[in-house]
Amino acid sequence: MSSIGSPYSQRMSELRRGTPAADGFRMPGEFEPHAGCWMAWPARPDNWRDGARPAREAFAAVANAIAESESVTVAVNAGDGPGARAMLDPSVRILEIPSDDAWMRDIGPTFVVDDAGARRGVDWEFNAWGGADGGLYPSWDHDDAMASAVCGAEAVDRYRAPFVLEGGSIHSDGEGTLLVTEECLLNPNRNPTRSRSELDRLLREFTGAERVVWLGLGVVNDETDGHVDNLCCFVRPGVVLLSSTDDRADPQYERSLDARRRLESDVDAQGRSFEVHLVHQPGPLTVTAEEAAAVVRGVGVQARRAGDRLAASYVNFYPANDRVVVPGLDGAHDDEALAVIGELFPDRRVVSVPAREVLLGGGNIHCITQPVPGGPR
Ligand code: KQY
Repeated sequence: MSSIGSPYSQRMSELRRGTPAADGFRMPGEFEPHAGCWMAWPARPDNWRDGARPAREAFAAVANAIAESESVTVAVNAGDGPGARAMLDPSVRILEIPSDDAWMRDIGPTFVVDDAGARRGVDWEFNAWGGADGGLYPSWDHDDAMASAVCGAEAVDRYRAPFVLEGGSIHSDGEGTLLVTEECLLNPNRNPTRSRSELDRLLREFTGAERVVWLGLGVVNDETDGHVDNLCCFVRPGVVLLSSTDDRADPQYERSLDARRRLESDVDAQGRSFEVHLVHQPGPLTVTAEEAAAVVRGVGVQARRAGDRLAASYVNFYPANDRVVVPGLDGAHDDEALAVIGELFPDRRVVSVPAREVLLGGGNIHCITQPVPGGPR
């Protein structure tokens, strides 16, 4: 395929009233089979160094690794299609859909499924990780419209959730349990008028979950305000993987210990205790002077400064149908992380993709991918 499609030639998604839970839909676990994966193409020079050229190489490597396992669609801004086409595997579908940045996990729909195999999308309100109070850029209209465009392209109906949330701030076990962090969900820059119990209810209504497990703080210096997808994920129901460090002096130590204690003293929606596995964090890694200098100071409010700690984590991987695509970040820890993840996914290949350039933009492989649940198409 060599063409670059336009979403406007495709059907609009139908907006549903009500909630996924009331309609019998649930958010599956990410380890369940996928029909495909969505990504977006990086561009903004105030977030990606060197005009996003190195980031595009990293995104293309991620997309091409996933495309060996499942269908991949990449949303590009006007004019970026030909360059993306040259870097992406011919099997990757490219659609021209505008975005403000490239974090498909957070701007795309969270897909939900029912027992008959039907799919719908949940379109969360998006405010660029904090709006006027610490948000990462001042205009996010394109990002906020992405979920609707993806639902249209996938020909699925859509629910518009009445609260701010990013897909990277929730993980589901597909059997009624949701993992979140207080640092993100209760941050006043997301839903200042909603109480914790209201958010707990809304999360259940819009994901079909029955129980929300609240962890505390996320990864140190994470500009998402502690997304759970950088800290802890489900490997399968009842089994989680938590990013940690054995260095007691590292500020991540207490954060990860607290998460472990909360998990080990809690049960999931099915009444199971959690089996908690640990994976040592990379680094700590910091921004180099050369990397910081190559990012334009634009309207994005987060400056890139030499020496700043990066929110690096191996938990931020993508489990594709036959492989797990894991960020390659640190020669001192990558092999150990691949071994830990490989043991937890014995039926999938573990593929390391160099991901420092994604990390420099503020997230990692999980943050830039959005799975479409279902069987291979
Ligand atoms: O990690 C994510 N889910 C998004 C990170 C956004 C960073 C923007 N600079």
